[in-house]
Amino acid sequence: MLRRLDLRGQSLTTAQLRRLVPRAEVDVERATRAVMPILEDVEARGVAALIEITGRLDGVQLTDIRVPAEAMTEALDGLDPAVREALEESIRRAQIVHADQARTDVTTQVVPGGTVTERWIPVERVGLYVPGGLAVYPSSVVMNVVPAQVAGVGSIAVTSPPQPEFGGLPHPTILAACALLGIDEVYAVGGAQAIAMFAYGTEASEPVDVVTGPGNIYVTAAKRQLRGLIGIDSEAGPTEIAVLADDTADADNVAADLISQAEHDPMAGSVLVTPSEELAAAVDAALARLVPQAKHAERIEVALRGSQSGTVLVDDIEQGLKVVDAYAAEHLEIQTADAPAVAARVRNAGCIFVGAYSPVSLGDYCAGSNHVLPTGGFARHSSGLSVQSFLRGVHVVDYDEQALADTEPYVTALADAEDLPAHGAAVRIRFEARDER
Ligand code: HSO
Ligand code: ZN
Repeated sequence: MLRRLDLRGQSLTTAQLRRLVPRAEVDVERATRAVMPILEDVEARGVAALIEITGRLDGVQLTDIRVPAEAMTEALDGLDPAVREALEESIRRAQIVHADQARTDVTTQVVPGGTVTERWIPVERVGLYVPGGLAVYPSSVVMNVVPAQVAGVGSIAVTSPPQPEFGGLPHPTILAACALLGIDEVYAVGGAQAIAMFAYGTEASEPVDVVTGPGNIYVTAAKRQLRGLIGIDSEAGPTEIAVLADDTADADNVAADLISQAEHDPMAGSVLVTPSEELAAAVDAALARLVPQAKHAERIEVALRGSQSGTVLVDDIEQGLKVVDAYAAEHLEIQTADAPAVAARVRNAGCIFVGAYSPVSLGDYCAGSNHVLPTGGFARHSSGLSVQSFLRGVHVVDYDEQALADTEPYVTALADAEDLPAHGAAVRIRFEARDER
């Protein structure tokens, strides 16, 4: 089912490897052209535009963009107890992991009388996007809300596409997850229009400072377009899993994990990187057996057969590490002998899953790690969602008179070197006798 790419015996540059590894083609530029009129309309006409666009694109006639409080309570009351318990455990684990990311202000004594403090200040208001589409994602509510709350963000709004089968509200499990987390400001708006609502604000909703959360290509295009007006997390494309495995790996486990992420989206990428032809063949056989049994076999098969998926044969784990670094997967599993040591050598991945008992779907729901992660190779330069995503580090400079006097010659020398003498003068004026002025 997986196409093969045999890189054995080839010594390739990083640039060549990046071009060769399977990767989804996502044309955000084209989507940007499609979303521009939506963004402009929401900026100009606010709620009226949101209602009209939602009617056209989601087939839902909204009377109000905000989910009423009673619907939140009802959703929580109607939540399956097993799902409630699982969500609570997911929240608890995410909270303990993210609590350890909290930053404390650090003051550095630079010179006697001169300090620089790095102060961490949460952004004031955030908008969190929870996708609808082929699946419902209450787990993404947890992954977005928990780091924002731990960061100390004062005002948190959530939005998710309205579902015709739920009376035009977001899916009740999403509402229930919000309620469990104490979030009561929830909107029934999806797509690019939701990002515009957050960025510009409307007569019924204040603008936000940061928007996070994965969405479809239109959501991504809108976030890219509005970046600057708002801060965003890393752009999310179709989900990806790479598995670096040798012949110690269990082929059924590997196949099941490749299938698990392919289940999200026909565009999802599932990539096996292995030096073992035997494992590659066994994984193929396992896929042939397991895919037809899967509930979402159709889209799984499209994803696995797509050019964004495949098996990459490598000489050894050494070359395998080069391949996975070039791919920079959203999720990377290491299923090799001495997996922790191999995992420690990985440079580029959104999240690394070590050994046979740390599958990606554990991280999707309940490892405590965050599942909002960089895709499309963005893991080379970006991190997954974290407390840091909602904080700004601000330097606070505090020098006394003597410390500034001692520093004056350095400021003057550099100011003169840059031909900006007023910079030096601004320091010296403080030390000149008043009558010399
Ligand atoms: N694997 C997805 C997250 C998710 N999986 C949510 C299930 N629910 C992207 O990291
Ligand atoms: Zn998943």
